[in-house]
Amino acid sequence: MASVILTAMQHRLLTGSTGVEITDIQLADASDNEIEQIRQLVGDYCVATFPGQNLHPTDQVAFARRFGPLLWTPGEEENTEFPDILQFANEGREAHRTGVFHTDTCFIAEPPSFTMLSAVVAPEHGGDTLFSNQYLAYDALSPAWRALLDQRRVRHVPSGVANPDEVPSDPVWHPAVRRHPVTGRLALYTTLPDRNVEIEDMTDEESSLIISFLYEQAHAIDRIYRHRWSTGDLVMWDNRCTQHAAVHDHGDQTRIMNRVMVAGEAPTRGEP
Ligand SMILES: O=C(O)CCC(=O)C(=O)O
Repeated sequence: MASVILTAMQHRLLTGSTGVEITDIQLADASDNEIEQIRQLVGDYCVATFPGQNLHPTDQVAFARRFGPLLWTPGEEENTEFPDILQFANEGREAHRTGVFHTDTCFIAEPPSFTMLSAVVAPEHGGDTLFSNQYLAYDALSPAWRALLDQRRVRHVPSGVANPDEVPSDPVWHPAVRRHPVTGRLALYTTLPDRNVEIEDMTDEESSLIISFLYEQAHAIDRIYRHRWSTGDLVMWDNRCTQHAAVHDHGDQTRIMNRVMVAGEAPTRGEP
């Protein structure tokens, strides 16, 4: 794991492997050095939390742009006055499309690197988000499973987007295992069975069994960080090594999250 040189910014690990809390920084005024430290820390620990930021939407967008061009999920409707922000606002009584583990917008050729959620209104209790470390999901596989997956690709399709007709229809295949461009580590790059529909060179039955097995494997309890939200939190995760799911159990309470995504690269299994 690469080391980082810290300035005033502080960090502490949130579990044995996954999640880091970063404090003593104002994200709206972060230095270039701090941005690079954050990029490394999120790559190492999959998700970073920044309590008490209360970022205005324009500051959230400006912070996200420090990591690269922004990405909009094809087929999503703009629903705020800020065109780069997708707002999730819901009560927690009904099933919601973010309520299952997934990696964001994997059904395009160059899926997002980072996603950032700003808690505009957090519930008093409930409405947590779970993050699952996909380096560990890969590391836990036996050499035989790794050999099976290492050179294979998985076909990704959209599900749960507002306007599926707006998603490009070209088939999208990504390696089942991808190398993280910052950390050089290998991570499992699969998602929910609705979006992973085929494994290269395998029958439908074989693909379905393996995809289900990998989905279970991806969320063992030793690789999870569970974030309990406070209003004003900014949480940033790296989709190249993480899956996440929201727990919509907050009943009648309001929960409003502003989301911004940063463009990523085509996943590869390349050498470090
Ligand atoms: O609302 C949340 O906690 C998670 C949102 C989510 O799943 C997403 O942005 O893809």
